[in-house]
Amino acid sequence: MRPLLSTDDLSALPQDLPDWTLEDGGKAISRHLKFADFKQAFAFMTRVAAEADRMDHHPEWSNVYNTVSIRLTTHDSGGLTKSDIKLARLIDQAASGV
Ligand code: H2B
Repeated sequence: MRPLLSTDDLSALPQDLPDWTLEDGGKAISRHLKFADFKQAFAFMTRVAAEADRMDHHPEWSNVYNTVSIRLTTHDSGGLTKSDIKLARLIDQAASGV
């Protein structure tokens, strides 16, 4: 099982991933994105889905028209691990069109 992030790692998160919000007492992070339209939102989700599946690490997410709400946590470990940080960075890149 992947180890949970340390309290030091958790306290570095706001600077490290400024677009993400810690929730559930440090067990998850979330980010809400807004795109020009549904097509853009779904294209983003398609890019992230392929990478997430390659990583075998999957987001909890929902889509309403041009918005996507994402929550990341490692279910097997019961909280945040390095896999969530890796996926968050990947999502940030996909959102900025990198
Ligand atoms: N995604 C997330 N977010 N957390 C997990 O613990 C997890 C996952 N586990 N994707 C993976 C799949 C596991 O169930 C499979 C069997 O590797």
